[in-house]
Amino acid sequence: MKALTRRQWMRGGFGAAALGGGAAAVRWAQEAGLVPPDASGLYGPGHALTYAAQRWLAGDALAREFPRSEISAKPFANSKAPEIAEYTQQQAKGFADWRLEVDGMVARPRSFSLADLRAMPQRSQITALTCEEGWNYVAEWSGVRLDEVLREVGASAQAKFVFYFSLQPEWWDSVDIREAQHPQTILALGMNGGRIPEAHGGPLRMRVPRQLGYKSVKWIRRLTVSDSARGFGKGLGSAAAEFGYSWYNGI
Ligand SMILES: Nc1nc2c(c(=O)[nH]1)N[C@H]1C(S)=C(S)[C@@H](COP(=O)(O)O)O[C@H]1N2
Ligand SMILES: [Mo]
Repeated sequence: MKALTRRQWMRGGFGAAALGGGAAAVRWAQEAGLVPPDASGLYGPGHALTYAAQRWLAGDALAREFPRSEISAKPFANSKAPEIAEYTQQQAKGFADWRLEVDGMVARPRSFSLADLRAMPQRSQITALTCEEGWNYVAEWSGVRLDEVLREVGASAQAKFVFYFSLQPEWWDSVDIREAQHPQTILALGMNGGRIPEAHGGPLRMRVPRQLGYKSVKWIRRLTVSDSARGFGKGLGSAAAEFGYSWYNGI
C-alpha cells in the first residue's frame, strides 16, 4: 500500500466518479440504502457508486475458491512482523496470551483466547489475496467465521459495521454487517495448513476475500460492533480511507 501514489489510486476513483455523474451517483446510492462511510468529499461519489453498484450486482456472491494445486508456492508478505515491544513479548510466549477483545453493540462483550477461537467451528478456504499494487497470491486460510464470533457475543440487530483493530495502531478498518456475516469473512488462525506466519499476520488476521488485500488487516486484537462509522477516526470507516483508499473495495 505504501508504494501506491495518490495519483495512481485516483485513476480508479476519479473514473468511477465521472462515470456516475457525481451527485447523481450519491443520490442513487442513498435511495438504495447503500452509502459507504467515505461517501463525502472529493472522491465520495466514486466510492458511493462503486459500493452501491457492487452490492447491487454481486450481492452475497462468493469469492472464487481455488483447488489446492493453485496454492502459491511463495506467498508474498507485504510487511514484516511488527517491531513493537508488545508483539515481540507475545512472540516469545508463542502467542499464548494473545486475546481478541470484542465490544460495542453486543449483549455479551468478552475477550477470546486463541484457544477459545480454535474451539469454535472452523472454516477453511483457498482464496486469492490481491493487493491494490497489482500482485496477488493464493493461500488456504482457516479460522472462525466473523459471523460466528458475532453470534457468540450477541451482536445487536441494529449493528451496521464491525470495526477491527490491529496491534499496529495505524491499522484499523471495518466492514458492513453484510460482509461481516458473509461465510467467507473469517478471523484466520491458520494459513496453508499451519499457523499463520508472523509476517502474514499471525497469530490472528482478518480475511475478507471479497475485497482488496488491505481490508485483510493483520495482527488483530479487537473488534467493535457499531451502528455508525462516526467516532472512529475521521468517520470514514477505516485508516485506509483516511489515506485516500476507498473503504469498500470489492473485487
Ligand atoms: N496490520 C497490517 N495489516 C495489513 C497490512 C499492514 O501493513 N499492516 N497491509 C495490508 C495490505 S496493503 C495487504 S495487500 C495485505 C498483505 O497481506 P500479506 O502480507 O499476507 O501479503 O495485508 C494488509 N493488512
Ligand atoms: Mo496492499
